Amino acid sequence: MTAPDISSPADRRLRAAWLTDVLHRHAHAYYVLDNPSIPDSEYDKLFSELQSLEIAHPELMTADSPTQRVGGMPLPQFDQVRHSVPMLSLANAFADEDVVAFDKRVRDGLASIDEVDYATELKFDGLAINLRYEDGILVQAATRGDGLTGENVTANIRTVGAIPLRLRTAHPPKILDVRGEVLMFKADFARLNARQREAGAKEFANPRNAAAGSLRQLDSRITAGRALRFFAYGIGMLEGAELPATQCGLLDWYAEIGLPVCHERAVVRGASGLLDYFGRIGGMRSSLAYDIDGVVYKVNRVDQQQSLGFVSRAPRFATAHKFPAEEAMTQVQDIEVQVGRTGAITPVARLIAVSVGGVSVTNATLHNEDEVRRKDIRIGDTVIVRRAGDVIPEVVSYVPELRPATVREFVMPTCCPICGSAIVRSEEEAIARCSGGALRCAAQRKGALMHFVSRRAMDVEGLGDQLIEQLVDKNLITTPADLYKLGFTTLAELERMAAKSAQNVLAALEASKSTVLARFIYALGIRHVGEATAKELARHFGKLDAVMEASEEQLLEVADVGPVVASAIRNYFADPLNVELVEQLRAAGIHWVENQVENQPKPMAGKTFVLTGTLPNLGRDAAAAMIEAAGGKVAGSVSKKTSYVVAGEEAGSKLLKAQELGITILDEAGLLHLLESA
Ligand code: 5U1
Repeated sequence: MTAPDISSPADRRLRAAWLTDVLHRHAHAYYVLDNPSIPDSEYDKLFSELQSLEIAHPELMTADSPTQRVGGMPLPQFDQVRHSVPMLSLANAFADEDVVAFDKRVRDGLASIDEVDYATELKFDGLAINLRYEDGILVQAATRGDGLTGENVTANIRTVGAIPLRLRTAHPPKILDVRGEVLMFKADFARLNARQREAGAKEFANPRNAAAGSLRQLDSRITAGRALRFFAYGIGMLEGAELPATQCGLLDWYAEIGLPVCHERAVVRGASGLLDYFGRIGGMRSSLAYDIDGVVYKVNRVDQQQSLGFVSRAPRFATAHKFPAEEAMTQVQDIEVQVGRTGAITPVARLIAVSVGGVSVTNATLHNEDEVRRKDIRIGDTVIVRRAGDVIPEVVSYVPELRPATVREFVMPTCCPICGSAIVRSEEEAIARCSGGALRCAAQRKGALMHFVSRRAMDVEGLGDQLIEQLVDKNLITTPADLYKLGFTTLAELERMAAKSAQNVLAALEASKSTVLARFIYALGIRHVGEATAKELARHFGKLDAVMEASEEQLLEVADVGPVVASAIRNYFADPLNVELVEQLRAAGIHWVENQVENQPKPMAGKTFVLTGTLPNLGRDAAAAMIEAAGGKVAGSVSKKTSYVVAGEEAGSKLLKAQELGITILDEAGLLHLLESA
């Protein structure tokens, strides 16, 4: 689309208003609905047309112009803003009993014998903010500060694409204070830190710090380059419109007038409804695009909220139910190195045991030598340790105020602590490696064997890490081919083994012989060849011999394979010992159908579900079919091995048992979300 030639002031004004409107609609579709309405390139064209118009005719510039989003001149400092209505904080609940006690206080306060309806929401790990809209136009944004006075961050907030500069309603309130949280999504945080690293700038410890650091920039052009998001959840001052009767109605109204609200909200009844919601959100927490540190419960009816009133700076009608902390402080007793299956040497901090998110942590990775230097972690330091989902705990930072004079720097050893071979580090790599290889170094041998039998490789059930440790330490096996020579007596005589488990391992080894090419290639543990690359190689070449014989040029023709990967594959098969290993494995009976591509992986493989109660929309059979189609198993009773209990209305003893055992409980929506996100 080319810009029309407009010469009259009235036409120019009309065009600027039209452009503003289209750009606002697009920002809403893009950020709030997650459903872009026009291509980015069109947006850019319309945006520059409006920008040129405003430069040539500054009188056309409005406070809500989308061009304001690019940021302006740096401020000398932030002005203070007094909030018209104080920004309150929330009381916290940590245990189920705290939630039951909160519900009791609410019912006592309302003199209610009936169960209370609560609006349940996520507790975002970001920064609370107040957005003031006057006649529908964003005029001011302020941080929470001490709750009474915050900092004026309007210029920065205008750069946040998800925040409407103008409300989408023909009848906006005279004044509306929207309360909510500014945050950074995990993927945007990872991208920002990668950029910081490349630029040699300081990385942010977590998405919350990145959001805070981005919002508290005096130069709003820097904020404009940071991907910040926003979710609305509360209200301050309101004039010229009627307050919705419920919290849930407030958020529906916000969504209607173009403000981003989170979809993971619900209205539930009584303490049991609150605890179910907590369980469901806990189960999906790691799959959310952003960090949350708990959930928030609010009495849904606004008249009831008002009658409950406040205690000090927190409302009686609401509480936050926090997840156990995923960061904790402890002390580094030593820094040692660990040797991985490819010989990679990883410095690991040995810590005074600390509970992080309910799990005792005594070791945390420091990734590599450069990372130890960059974070300046020393032996004796007090450090912050983080654990997220299934990821290995890591040291985030040290606490400068608590550094004793006696700290010692980490020195990278020159020899492998396991086999004594030299540790080498090539110039282009951040990783130092043991030069011993799997033949000399037991750590690499164990790593390679554990990888070989792992679920996504040869999938030898029952052959766990401890068994491999024993087999290697007793010199019973050296290469994966030796696994297939193991006899019943050897296995049965190992620690924690008996006749039955030895038989099971032998049966699993036998079953693993029938496989697919992609798994076999992946199981070999060739550097840089992950599951996806192994599948591409199998798809492209169809036969193992063709992969083994392929030149670097031929390998480069495979999707997913670049020069580094091609050279790693070539080097692997150029080594006669590796070729011999492949031959031994084939001779042991490992086989596959050549030119056959593996079916899509089943995301719920290995997970067991129990269904209980009546699901509102899906029948039990349909739910079971969906679970099974995703590779999951549906069992009839709850045990420690159950992965999820899906509970509908009138769920009975199975639900209670699941609660007792701490098993993740999902409702129908939670199940659908889990299956979709998998
Ligand atoms: N979702 C949500 N987060 N959050 C934080 N709602 C919510 N409400 C809050 C806070 C501090 O405060 C009001 C209830 C006072």
